[in-house]
Amino acid sequence: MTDLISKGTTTCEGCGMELIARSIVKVLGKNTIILTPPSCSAILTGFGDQTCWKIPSFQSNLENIAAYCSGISTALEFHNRTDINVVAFAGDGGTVDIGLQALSGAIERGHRFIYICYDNEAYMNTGIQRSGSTPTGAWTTTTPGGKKETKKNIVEMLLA
Ligand SMILES: Cc1ncc(C[n+]2csc(CCOP(=O)(O)OP(=O)(O)O)c2C)c(N)n1
Ligand SMILES: [Mg+2]
Repeated sequence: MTDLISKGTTTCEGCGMELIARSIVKVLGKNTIILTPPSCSAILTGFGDQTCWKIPSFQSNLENIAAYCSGISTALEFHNRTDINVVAFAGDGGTVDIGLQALSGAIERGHRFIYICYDNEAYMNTGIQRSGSTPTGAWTTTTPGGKKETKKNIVEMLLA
C-alpha cells in the first residue's frame, strides 16, 4: 500500500500525531482531502509549495477548520462527488477552544466530513500552553502550579 505521507517529515522524533496521520490516510486512501489548522499537524501540510501529504491538503486558520470543511463538502456534494473524504485533522486547542464555534456550526448544520482531534492536551506547537483539554493538575508553561480547572468534555458538548 502506498504511503500517503512522505518520509523525513520535520515533526518531533516519535511524534504520536504523525503516526495517527499516517494511519488515517492509510485507512481512508487517496480519495481524501485533508485540512489542518495551525498546530503540530500543520508541519505535515507544510509551507508554500512544500508538503508532506501526497493527497490534496489545505491549511485553515485556527478558528475555522470546520467551516472550511463545511464549504468543501458542500461543493463536492454539488458535483455529486460522494466518493471523496473530507477530513479535518486538528489538535485539542483548535477543537475544544479556538475552533469550537465553527465546529458547533458544522455539526448543527449536519455537514458530511470526518473530524479527527488528536488530543495532546495542550497548545504544543507554540510551547506547551494550557488548553481547555488539559487535565486538572497538569503542568504547562501557563499552569506552573498545575491546572486548576477540569478538562472540557468535548464529546458530551457536541452530543448536546
Ligand atoms: C487565532 C489564533 N490564535 C493563536 C494562534 C497561535 N497558534 C498557532 S498553533 C497554536 C497551538 C494549537 O494547539 P493545538 O490545537 O492543541 O495543536 P498542537 O499544537 O497541540 O498540535 C497556537 C495557539 C493562531 N494561529 N491563531
Ligand atoms: Mg494540542
